Amino acid sequence: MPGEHDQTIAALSTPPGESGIAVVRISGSHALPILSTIFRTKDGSIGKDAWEHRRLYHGVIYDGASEAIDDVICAVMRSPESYTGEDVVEISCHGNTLLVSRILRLIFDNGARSAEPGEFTKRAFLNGKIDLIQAEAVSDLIHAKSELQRKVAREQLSGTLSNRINRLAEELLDLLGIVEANIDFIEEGIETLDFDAAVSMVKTHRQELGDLLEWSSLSRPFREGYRVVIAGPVNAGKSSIFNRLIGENRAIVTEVPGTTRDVIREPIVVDGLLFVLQDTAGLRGTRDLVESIGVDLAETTAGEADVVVFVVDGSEPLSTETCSRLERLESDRSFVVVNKIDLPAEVTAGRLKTTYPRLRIISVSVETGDGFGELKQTLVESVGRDQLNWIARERVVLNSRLISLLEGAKTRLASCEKSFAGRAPLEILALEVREVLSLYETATGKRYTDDLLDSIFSRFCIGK
Ligand SMILES: Nc1nc2c(ncn2[C@@H]2O[C@H](COP(=O)(O)OP(=O)(O)OP(=O)(O)O)[C@@H](O)[C@H]2O)c(=O)[nH]1
Ligand SMILES: [Mg+2]
Repeated sequence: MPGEHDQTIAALSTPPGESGIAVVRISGSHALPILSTIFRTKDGSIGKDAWEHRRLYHGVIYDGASEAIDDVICAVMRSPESYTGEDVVEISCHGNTLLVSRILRLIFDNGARSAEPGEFTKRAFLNGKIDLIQAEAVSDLIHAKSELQRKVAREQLSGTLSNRINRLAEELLDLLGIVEANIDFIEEGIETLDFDAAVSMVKTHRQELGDLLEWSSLSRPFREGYRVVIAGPVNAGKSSIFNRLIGENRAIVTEVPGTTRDVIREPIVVDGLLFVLQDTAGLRGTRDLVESIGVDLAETTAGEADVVVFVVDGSEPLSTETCSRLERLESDRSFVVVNKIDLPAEVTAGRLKTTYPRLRIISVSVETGDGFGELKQTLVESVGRDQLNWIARERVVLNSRLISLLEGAKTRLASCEKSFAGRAPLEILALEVREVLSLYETATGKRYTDDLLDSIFSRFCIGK
C-alpha cells in the first residue's frame, strides 16, 4: 500500500456546475499512465510514456475501447517542473457536472484517489516548490475580495516575505555557528566572538521584525473586512444608505419607523479595500418585543464595529435621545451622516458641527446620490489612510500565525540582546539564538508538524 503522499490524486480544479470549460487535475506518478489509458489523441500519434513536458494534446477521453466521453485538451507537466513537483495532467473538458464526474470516475477507476482540500498545494510544499508562507499566499490569493488583498497575496506568493525571513534566519545561523565554534575554542583558550557585533545584529533583527509587525493590528480587518455599522434613530434612512452603498435593494425600506430588526451584512470594496457593511435597527425605546431585540442587537453590533456611521434625518428636528447619543459618539471610530438633504432642512451639517465640533459630519441624499463620494472616502479615512498607504507600499500583511511567531521571535531577540551585551555563557547564548531560529524556520515551514499543515491546507478548496 503506497503512503498517502505516493498516491496519485485527482480533483476538479474549477468551480462545480455549468461552465464553458472545466479543468480536472491529476498529480502523481500514475498521472501519465492514467492519461495513456483514458485518452487518445485525434490522430492516435501518442504512444505510452511519450508525453512531452509542457505540451498540449487535443483528443478524446474514452471509457473502455469505444465510448467517447468528451473532446478535451490535456496539458502535461512532468516532474519536477510542475505545480506539485510531480507529474501533472490538466484535462480541460466541457463544463458540466455529469461529464466531470464521469471523467473523474474513470481516473479513480484507473488508480488515482480524490484529492483533499489544498492537497495539490500541500504536495508543492512537501516537494519544496514553495514554502509555507507562499502556500498561505496561494489561499489568500484565491480568497482575495479586494484589490489590495490581491496585491498583498501576489507579493507574498512571489516570495518577498519568505526571502526576508530566510535572510534573517541565515544571519542567525551564521551567528549560531560562531557561538558554537567559540564553545569549542574556549577550551583551547582562543575567543573569536565579537560580542558588540552580535548585539548590533540582534538589535537590527528586532527592528526589522518591529517594522514587519508595526501594523499587525490591521491583519484581522484587512483579511475579513472592516466592520462598518450603520446606526442611528429610526427612519433616518439607514437601510436606504446601506442599499445604495451595496448597489442593490437588500434591506427593506419603508416610511414606517422601526422597519429594520435584524442585522444585515454585505461586503463592499472601496479604494481596493474590503468593508463589511451592517445595517441595524433604528435606535429608540420601544415596547415592541421584536424591535427591542433588534435595538439591543444594534447597540452590541455598533460596540464591536471598526467604524460606526451614525445617520440622522436632516429633514426632522433631532430628538433629545439622538442628541445624547451624538454627545457620546466616539469620534475616533465614528462619523455622522446627515441624510435627506434633498428635503427642506431642519438639521444641517454646518449647524451640527458648531454643537459637536469634535465630530466629523457629512451630508448625503439617497434620493439624489449627493454626498456618496465623500461618504465612501470618509469610510476609508476612518480606518486610517496612513496604514493603508503603508500596506500599499510594503505589500505585507502578516496573518495571525506569522504574527504570533514573529512576536515570539522579537521577544526572544530582546533577551538575546541582553545576554550578548552581558557576555552571558556561550551555551546560554547558543540556546537563545537557536530558539529564535526555530521560530523563523517554523514561519517558513522548514520546521512543521502534521497538525500545522492540516490546519493550513484544510482551509483551501478541493482542486487547489
Ligand atoms: N426624500 C428622501 N427620503 C429618504 C432618503 N433616504 C431615505 N428616505 C426615506 O425615508 C424612509 C425611511 O428609510 P429607511 O431606509 O427605511 O430608514 P431606516 O433608518 O432604515 O429606518 P428603520 O429601519 O425603521 O430604523 C423611507 O421612506 C425612505 O424612502 C433621502 O435621502 N431623501
Ligand atoms: Mg432600516
